[in-house]
Amino acid sequence: MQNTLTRLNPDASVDTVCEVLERDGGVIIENLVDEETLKGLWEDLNPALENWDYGADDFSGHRTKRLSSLFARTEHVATVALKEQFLGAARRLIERPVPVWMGGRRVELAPNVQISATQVIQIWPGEGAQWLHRDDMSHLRVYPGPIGRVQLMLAMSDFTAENGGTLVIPGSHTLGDEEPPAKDRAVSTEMPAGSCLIWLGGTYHAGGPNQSDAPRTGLTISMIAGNMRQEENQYLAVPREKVLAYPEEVRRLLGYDTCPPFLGWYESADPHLVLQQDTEPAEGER
Ligand SMILES: O=C(O)CCC(=O)C(=O)O
Ligand SMILES: [Fe+2]
Repeated sequence: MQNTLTRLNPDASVDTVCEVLERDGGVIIENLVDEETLKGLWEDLNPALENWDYGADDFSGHRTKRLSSLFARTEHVATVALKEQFLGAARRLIERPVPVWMGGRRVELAPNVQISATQVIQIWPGEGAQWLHRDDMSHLRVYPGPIGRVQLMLAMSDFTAENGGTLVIPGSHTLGDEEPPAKDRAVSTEMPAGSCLIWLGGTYHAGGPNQSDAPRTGLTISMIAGNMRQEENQYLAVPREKVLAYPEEVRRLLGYDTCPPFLGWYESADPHLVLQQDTEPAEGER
């Protein structure tokens, strides 16, 4: 089994990203996000982060701050979410057709992709290691199984082994459910600010322990299949006027979309079209 994380350049193709993800379950893309976006993220998010409380349980981290609703707080998060190496890879790996019978016809249906959760995770000095987990546990996925989630962690500050760079077990996305994650196989994600870790929902990972004297700040966005429930309630997290300020692709990713064949409609219509209407239709109008 692979015991390091492969590092790619920011111009890596979606093919290459997918190839590495399918093999290792995780990949680092160096300098994927430009300085202007990074600066914008800090400007928009840091004031709230400074006044934020630490987590209240072991998983969230008693010395870790978690700030969510990122699409309401900063438009720069969309720049990160739309990175081809992330969104393109998520689409390629998740939107895989599943055969079903429609009467006597054998039809292939593929889910679309949507945003699940957004969060800044700031690990402060003295925080211990989180327990190794699959983020897919939220959806009670069983392993081995198909890919339903692709996630990104942007280093907003440098990630090192000392300051809590995400621990990842390369290759662990293929482990069966009977096998526990082995701590001694976990490697630290070390990458400069602006770089990203991309990993699969089935890959065992954890926030690392911060033994340095400064906080480690990461921004995570998860993409899941459209037939799974979004972890973060985006309909409440992002006010309608903010949703409308984003391009159609982002609105649909936030959940104003349907997933084939019959998920997410509103009054039998595409929710994205309804979102654009000024008023709600009156009873019996449509
Ligand atoms: O902060 C990190 O590096 C990872 C945290 C994580 O995996 C989680 O909270 O689910
Ligand atoms: Fe996680």
